[in-house]
Amino acid sequence: MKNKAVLLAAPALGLGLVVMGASPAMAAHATGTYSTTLNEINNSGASGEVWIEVEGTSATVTLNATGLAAEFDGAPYPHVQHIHIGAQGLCPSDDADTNGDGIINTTEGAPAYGEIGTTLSVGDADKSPAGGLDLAAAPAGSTIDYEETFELDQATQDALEAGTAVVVVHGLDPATQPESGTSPSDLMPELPLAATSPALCGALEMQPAGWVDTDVTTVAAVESDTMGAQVGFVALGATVLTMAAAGVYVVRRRTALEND
Ligand SMILES: [Cu+2]
Repeated sequence: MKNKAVLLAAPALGLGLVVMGASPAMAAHATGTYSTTLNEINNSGASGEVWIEVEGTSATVTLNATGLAAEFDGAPYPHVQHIHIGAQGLCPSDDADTNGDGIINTTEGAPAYGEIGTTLSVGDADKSPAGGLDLAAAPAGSTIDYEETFELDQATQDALEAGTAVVVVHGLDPATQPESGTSPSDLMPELPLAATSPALCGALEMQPAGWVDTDVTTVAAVESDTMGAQVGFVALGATVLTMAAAGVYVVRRRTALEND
């Protein structure tokens, strides 16, 4: 297995050097790809992942999630979602429930993930913090399949670069929550607490710029099984595409066959 890892890494190493050599070093500082797995908070039962491709001041955000609360008052359940910034760049632990009501509300999570930097609203709706609670501009229903391209403000760019940007998707089904879920929300008292509290959270991390590191990640993910299978598949897909483009995939296959 060790030999295969070397075979995988070796052709990509040369390619990575070529790619890096061809890239101008003057790109905007936040430029790159950021991603994270979204993990459940408050036993939401949901899961998901996010990719953010930043080029200059433009960002393309892809967010996929499943298992979220489906309906609210007989309509598709709105899930406001944001990039939070300006704190530790972490998702809150269970200790964050400082008032002990059994729910980590949005305010209690703030010491970990900070305030809203960017609102991941749909279409042309306000992407600033001011648009953060616009339920009409939020994705709705149990599954989110979100992709938008928009201008990213400086504060969010800075947070991405500093590693302190965290994606939070809000909105819990009160029926799945403790009694406190029906008490007034800390953000919008006219709504129940569960409606605005976090359901998913993930701290964004920049992905390696060169294919060299992507390849190392692939081998590690496939061999260790300690990372999510999906992460491994995504990285593997990127690797195969890159290697095929360079014509090295065929070479590797032939080498592997000869070794078998
Ligand atoms: Cu938020």
